[in-house]
Amino acid sequence: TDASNGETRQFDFVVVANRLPVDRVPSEDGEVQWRTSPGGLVTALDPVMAKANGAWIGWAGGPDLDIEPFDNHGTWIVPIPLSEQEIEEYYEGFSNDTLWPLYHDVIAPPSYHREWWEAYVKVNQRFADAAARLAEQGATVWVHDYQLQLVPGMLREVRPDLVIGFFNHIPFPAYGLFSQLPWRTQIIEGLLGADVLGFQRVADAGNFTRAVRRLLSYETKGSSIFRPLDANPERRARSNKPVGATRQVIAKAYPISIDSESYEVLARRPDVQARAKEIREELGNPKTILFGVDRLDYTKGIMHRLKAYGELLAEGRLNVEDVTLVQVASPSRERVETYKALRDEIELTVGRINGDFGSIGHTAINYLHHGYPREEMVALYLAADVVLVTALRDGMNLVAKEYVACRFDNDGVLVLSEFAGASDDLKQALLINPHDIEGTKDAIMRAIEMPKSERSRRMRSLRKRVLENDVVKWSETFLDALQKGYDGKGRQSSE
Ligand code: GDG
Repeated sequence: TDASNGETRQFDFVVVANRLPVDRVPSEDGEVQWRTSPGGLVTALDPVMAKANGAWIGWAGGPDLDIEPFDNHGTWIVPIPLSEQEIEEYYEGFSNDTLWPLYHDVIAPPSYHREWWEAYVKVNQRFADAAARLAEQGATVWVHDYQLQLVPGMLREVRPDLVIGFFNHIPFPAYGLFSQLPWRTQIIEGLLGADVLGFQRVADAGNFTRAVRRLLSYETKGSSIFRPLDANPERRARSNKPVGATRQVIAKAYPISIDSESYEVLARRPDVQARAKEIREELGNPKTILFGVDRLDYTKGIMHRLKAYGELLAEGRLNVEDVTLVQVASPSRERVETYKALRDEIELTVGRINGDFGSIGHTAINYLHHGYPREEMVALYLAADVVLVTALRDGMNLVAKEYVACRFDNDGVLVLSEFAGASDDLKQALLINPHDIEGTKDAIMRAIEMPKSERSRRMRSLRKRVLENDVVKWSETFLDALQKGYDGKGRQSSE
């Protein structure tokens, strides 16, 4: 066997995600280095990967990259190539311009194109083939997110021996919206290839289960779905499986979290605290710093936030002498038309608010369209008196949890949209409906004026939630559920 080129290597734990856990950094001399990506998923799976004989299948992030698998600190990295056209149709198209808006309550109109769907099927098959090749007998495969919803079904088809988990990082929409999708049945069938389907919220799991009942009439009970062992009626007739035999699929909420401790550790570092002070000074030591940080995405409700803030300034309830808003909008999906339009709209609005209400030395909004290192983000969290999370729809929203994890001083106020999954757990935040501009304005004022004792009481309680339920616990809980009730041939079947 030749292990060096990876042809024959097999693994007992395989992660399948759109992106790899490492980023490609080409240096000047043409050498390519790989750097661990800072994302939450990587941290979450780090302990699992360290213990397991694990592989990670994903895209390296550029067009036509044909890269041999390689070892990265004990994880076998398997890059999946995508052509320029596949990036356009599978990734920017079907994933980010069909599924993303549809799954976020059609805040932006989803586009339905048959070529995009075909590319989605083809690329999902490529990921599934790689997983089928890499997984050893009885291995556990964990598939992630909306870009790869067909992989569980494709994998189950050729490898019924595998334990297959799927986690959806974004919401799962109500049936009234989901039913728009021309390929709704294929998506549901694809997902049902898994043994356990994880969602962010109880409501998401419920929406999925209802879609199964409506589209396929499979029996469901609580979080269990009973899928016929062979859903293909012709093949079922030919097989020797008992009539009516089913495989049990669990669809349940497993709310994701962050590596809470690592945020607190950063926040306690003297250089990060010094930087937080410096940020406040550079902003002119205002009484109140409001802070928002999001990928520049229409789901995050940045326009609603700006509207509320702008009105507070216009009405004189806030004054630029006392308050400033720092808004980091990190660049995202910049080739998708809706994102370009949103950026223009946001930047026009920021310009207007600054022009109308700013004065020399006092800027209403410090708008930053860049990504920042983690240390700088934590310093900003420490400098912020109020963090504004105004998402119109968000699977979880990790920013809310990161802010709380950083505030070991038990200070600061979180204003949190009830449309973010995080609001299920973070009840001591000031919960808002971001569509209700007056309500949002009142919540911002209440946050700014909140007495220290109340701030501290709320933050303590929030911190307890975030520190107890961290991302390692999340992955352990999901993987435990995946192993439980598994009899080696599949989940317990019923008659
Ligand atoms: C999806 C779901 C779900 C942002 N700008 C910078 C930066 N960030 C970091 C934040 C946070 C992450 O990016 C964003 O996570 P969110 O959860 O807020 O949102 P999505 O990117 O939409 O994530 C979401 C998540 O998946 C996990 O399941 O919670 O609902 O939509 O960690 O801090 N980080 C740095 N510089 C930046 O400029 N370093």
